[in-house]
Amino acid sequence: MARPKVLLTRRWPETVEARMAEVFDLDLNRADRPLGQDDIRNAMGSYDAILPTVTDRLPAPVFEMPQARTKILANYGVGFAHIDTDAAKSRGITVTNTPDVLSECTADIAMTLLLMVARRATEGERELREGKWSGWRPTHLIGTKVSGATLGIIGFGRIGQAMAQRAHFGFGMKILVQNRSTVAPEVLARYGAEQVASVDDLLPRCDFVSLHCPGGAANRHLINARRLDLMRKDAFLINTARGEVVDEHALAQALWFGTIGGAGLDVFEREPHVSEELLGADNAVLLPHLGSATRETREAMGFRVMENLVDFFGGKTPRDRVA
Ligand code: 8YV
Repeated sequence: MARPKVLLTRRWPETVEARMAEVFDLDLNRADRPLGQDDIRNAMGSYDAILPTVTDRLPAPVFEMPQARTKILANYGVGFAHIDTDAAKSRGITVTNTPDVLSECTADIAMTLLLMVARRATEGERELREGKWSGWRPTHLIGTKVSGATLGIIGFGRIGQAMAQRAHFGFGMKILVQNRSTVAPEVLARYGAEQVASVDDLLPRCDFVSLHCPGGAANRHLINARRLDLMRKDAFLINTARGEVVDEHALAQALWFGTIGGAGLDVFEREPHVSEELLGADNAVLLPHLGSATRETREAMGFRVMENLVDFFGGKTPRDRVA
C-alpha cells in the first residue's frame, strides 16, 4: 500500500521530520512561512494528511474543496481554535491536537512572565544595558512580592493545573480557580485551591490573574474593559493562552492609565503584529509566543502528532482526536 501523503505546513525539529519521512510520503513547506488559506485548500486535494500550526487559518471556506483527499488534520499544538472543527466534521475530516506534552513548558513561561512583570525584570535589564544604572538605592525599581500572593487561574485544564503546581508549591501562593465545569474537590485540594463561581467573582480577589482557557469565539474578549476594571489597581494579568481572549486595546488603556499594575503576554490578537500602545507600555512584559518553545517539547509535540497519524492510518481512533 502506498504510504500516506503528508504535508507539514511549517518546518519542525529535524529529528521529527527525519522520523516522519521514514514512515510517510512527506512534503515540507521549505519556505517556512505560513501558507495562505488558498494553499491549504489546494493541498486538501492532494494530501491524505495536513499538519497545521497556529499560524494556519482554516475557517469553513478552506474546506470547500469538491474532491478533498485529506482525511486528517493533525494539529501541531494543543490549541486548535484556528481550525473550524464543525466544517472539518461535516466533511468527515478527523482533527487531532497535542495535549499534555506542552503543559509544563507553557506553565513555565506563564510563571516566567509573572515573575518578570512583578519584579520589573525587563525594565531593569533595559536600564542596565542602556548604561543608565546609577547603582543600588533603596527605592530603585521596586516591584511586587510574588511569594504568598493570590493567583487567579482562569481555565483549570492541564496547563492551568501545571501553573497552580508551580505557584502553590514553589511560591506558596493562594490559588483561586475559575473553570467552565466544576473541578473535582480532590484536584482543588492538591493545590490548596478554591473554585469561584465566575470570572467577575475571581478578578477583584487576585494579585495575579493567569489565563489558561481555550481561544475561539466562546472566549473572545473574555477579559474586556469592564472586567479589567474589576481587577485591583496593583494586580497583574498573564496571558499564555490565546490573544483573542483579551481585548488588547482595553488592556493597553488599563496599562497606560494604571488601572491595573501590569501584564505579561506571550500571545497577541493579531500575531505577529503587536500594537504600538502595547509596545510602549513599560509595565508590560511581551514575549513572541514562546510557550512550548523548548527542544524537548517541540520534539514531543512532533512525535505526538506522528503517533496520532500512525494510529489513524492504521485504522484506530487517534488518542488526541478532537473532532
Ligand atoms: C504552539 C500553542 O507552539 O500548542 C499551542 O496551543 O499555543 C503553542 O505552544 C503552537 O500552537 C503551535 O501550533
